[in-house]
Amino acid sequence: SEATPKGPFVPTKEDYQKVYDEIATKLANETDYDDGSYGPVLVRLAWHASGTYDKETGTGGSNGATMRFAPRHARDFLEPIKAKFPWITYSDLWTLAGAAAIQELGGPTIPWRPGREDKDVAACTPDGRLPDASKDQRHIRDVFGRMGFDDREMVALCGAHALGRAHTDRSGFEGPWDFSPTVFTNEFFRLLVEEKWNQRKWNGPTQFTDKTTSTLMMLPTDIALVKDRSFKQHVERYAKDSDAFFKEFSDAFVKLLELGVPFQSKPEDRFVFKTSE
Ligand code: CCH
Repeated sequence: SEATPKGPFVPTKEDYQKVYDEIATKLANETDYDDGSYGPVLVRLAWHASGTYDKETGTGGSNGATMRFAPRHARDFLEPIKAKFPWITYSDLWTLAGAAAIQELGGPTIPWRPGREDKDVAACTPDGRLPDASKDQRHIRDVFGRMGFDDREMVALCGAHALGRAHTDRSGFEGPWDFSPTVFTNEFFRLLVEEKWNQRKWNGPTQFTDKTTSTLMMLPTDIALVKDRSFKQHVERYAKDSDAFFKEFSDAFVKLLELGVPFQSKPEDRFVFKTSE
């Protein structure tokens, strides 16, 4: 008998949930990295892939995976997942991994939808579109304003620094922002408001350290969030109100991951993935 002709494979929400589950399992199993989780580095990958967007020219953003060379740690982590689900584009995988990491590290749900294509290297944006940590509030407003974010969204997004740490061999900076760098919390904001931050005395680039333990750090751009009056209002609000931070971070992160992506689907078609037990 005639074989039924097969159309191209069209993945469903369940297929993407399988990718999510694979990422979640791998995050739970591979704890021999940094503070015990690859989650923070996946969040940073999703942010860097998306944060090149320019609203004036519509260039940059996660569509295209033009940040062709993902940082090695994130790439090594995700390559086996790409091999197991070859139908997913890198740009969808990188953003989905960021959403999964936020959820798995105890953060808010990050509704997500597919639709990004991988493009040729020729579509790469020029370097220098991501923020420079040695700068101040004007720079933060320039860079995130170019992506189309307002003050409130900029502050919410920077709260991701509750996760992970800086590495001297990557950025020159060193240390974690709080005591639980593998759990998504509003601690970044609480510490920013409640601790006294002194300039660290060392040979590296200017960064700040907490008076109480001298083990934590803030970047100059983090400190700028409490130097600027408009930014500081939101820092203080998030320091007190974790629910508000979770909600507003989720909205801003969803927006970040979708910048410049020509979706066929509608916002209401976003998937809400089940977090692992
Ligand atoms: Fe960030 N970030 N980030 N960041 N970032 C660094 C690490 C992380 C800036 C600079 C740095 C966001 C905004 C900013 C993460 C998520 C986000 C590091 C250390 C620098 C420097 C890198 C290293 O040495 O490994 C600056 C400047 C800004 C804005 O002005 C936003 C927005 C997000 C996500 C929503 C995460 C997560 C990390 C930790 C990575 C890790 O390896 O642990």
